[in-house]
Amino acid sequence: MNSLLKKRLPGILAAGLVTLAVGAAGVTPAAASDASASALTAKQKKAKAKALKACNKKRTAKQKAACKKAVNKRFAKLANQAPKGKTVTVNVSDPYAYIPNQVNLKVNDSILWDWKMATGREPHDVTPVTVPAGVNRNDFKSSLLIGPNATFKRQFTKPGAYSFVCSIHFQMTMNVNVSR
Ligand SMILES: [Cu+2]
Repeated sequence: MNSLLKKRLPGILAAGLVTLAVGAAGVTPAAASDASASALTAKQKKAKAKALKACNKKRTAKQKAACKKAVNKRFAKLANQAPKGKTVTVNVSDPYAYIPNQVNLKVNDSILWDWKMATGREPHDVTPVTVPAGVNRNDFKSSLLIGPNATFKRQFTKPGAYSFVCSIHFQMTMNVNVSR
């Protein structure tokens, strides 16, 4: 191998990989360079594998190929939407507190409200008091749940200030700040 090629090889390889990645995902280079662009979740990967396997039941090779193409397209679309952030656990606790009661998130992070620290004597819920403009309040409302084996999880896709209260214990309040 000549020394010039050796020197350039890593760059050539990297460029090739980028091209491959962009081609496979079917997205624009701008989206591909976005580190937050997501891949499929484990569950989605499993569903994709199952769907591809089901394509083998088609009769003709042409039907099989069309089926696989449709599946790949469907899951490529899924991979490009709603990237997952981190999940913060908030304990819904007795006596009467959300712990922690101040949570700072990035867009697409989630909160998992967990009733494991609740005694089970009284129910609690998650009721939104303030949400940013354009957010549907009902999307963040849980029912009254009795601990300790209850959870409620929501993803925050819109930035802004959110506040929550337990509808039957007004001292149970919490704030969530979602930034870009
Ligand atoms: Cu409560």
